[in-house]
Amino acid sequence: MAQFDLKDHSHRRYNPLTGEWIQVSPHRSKRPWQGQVEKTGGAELLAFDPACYLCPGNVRANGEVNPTYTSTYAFTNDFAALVEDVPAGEFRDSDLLLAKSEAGICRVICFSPRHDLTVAEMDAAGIRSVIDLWIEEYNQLGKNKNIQYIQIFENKGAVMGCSNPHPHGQIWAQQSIPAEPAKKQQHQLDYFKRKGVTLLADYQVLEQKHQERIVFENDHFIVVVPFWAVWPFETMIVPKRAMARITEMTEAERNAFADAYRRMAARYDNLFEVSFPYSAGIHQAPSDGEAHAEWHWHMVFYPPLLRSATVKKFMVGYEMLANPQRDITPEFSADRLRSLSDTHFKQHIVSEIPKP
Ligand code: H2U
Repeated sequence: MAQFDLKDHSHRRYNPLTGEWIQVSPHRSKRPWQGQVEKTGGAELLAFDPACYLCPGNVRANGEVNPTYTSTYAFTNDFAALVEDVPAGEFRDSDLLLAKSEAGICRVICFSPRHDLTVAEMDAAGIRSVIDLWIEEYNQLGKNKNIQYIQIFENKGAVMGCSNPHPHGQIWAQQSIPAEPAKKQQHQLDYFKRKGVTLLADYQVLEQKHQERIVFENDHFIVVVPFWAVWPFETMIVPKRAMARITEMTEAERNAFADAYRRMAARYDNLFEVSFPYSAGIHQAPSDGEAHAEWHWHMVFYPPLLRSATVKKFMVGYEMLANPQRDITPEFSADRLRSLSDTHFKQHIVSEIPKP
């Protein structure tokens, strides 16, 4: 029998951040690009849309008027999933029926006054403003004694259930630590206690040694398709320096983070030459007043597309019932993403149009 090879043979990979396993079946995808590769143009968007509830100066669903903002803008979600004034309480019947009240605050973050841009097409200065606003919001929300965890995220594209193409993200801040960060907290803490160094500091050393999953890096960040990636083109932006929270970044690190975010978003759009859908977000230490030396914050991107602008990966069947599974290997995906330009494809198209 042939020797076990990650490139060819069915195997399970371990996610040390969550403790979960993923099934990898590379033998099923010897020719992963034989399917459709069509582009879908997508509707041309206006720079300002009078019907958009996120554009400057427009009226939102609750009748409030957005200011005529020129950079970023944050407001409390008019249809918030978590609200502050929840009566504290608990429902319990034996050990089996258990519920607890949960208070929180949901914020909507407009990334730009321009309706027609996404992070992939914004400039680094514009993205830097988004990062500064995230930090400001984290600091503000974190002061609230009732807030233990602050989830910053961006949900992009109709296929992800995003209701509006205007570039925006959300922040949900709440009393409890939700499931994903809680798993990551436990595993990072266990690792830190054993090794005295953060899990992602050691992980980076391995990725630098192997190189094959690194998409790109800059002075302060490394961008990888994680060894344990679930989504076909999942990536993770990891600060080279161990930091528990985004608030700890220096000026240079904030700029480098903006650079990494822009370049990754542009590569994603370039992959199938469409506005690439994803859910992305930052996992960081809870805002509970503790230092959390075990935490190494990072940003994850979970994009659903698999083979083309329309063929996406379904998390169904085995994945709902057993555990996630992928065919193309993370190394293959990293290779594809690495081969792409950091310059957005629309800029290439513009520069190719001959001048009259
Ligand atoms: P999504 O596109 O990811 O759904 O986020 C947009 C959010 O904006 C959504 O959570 C909120 C919705 O509740 N919203 C307002 O707060 N005010 C509005 O006028 C419309 C939408």
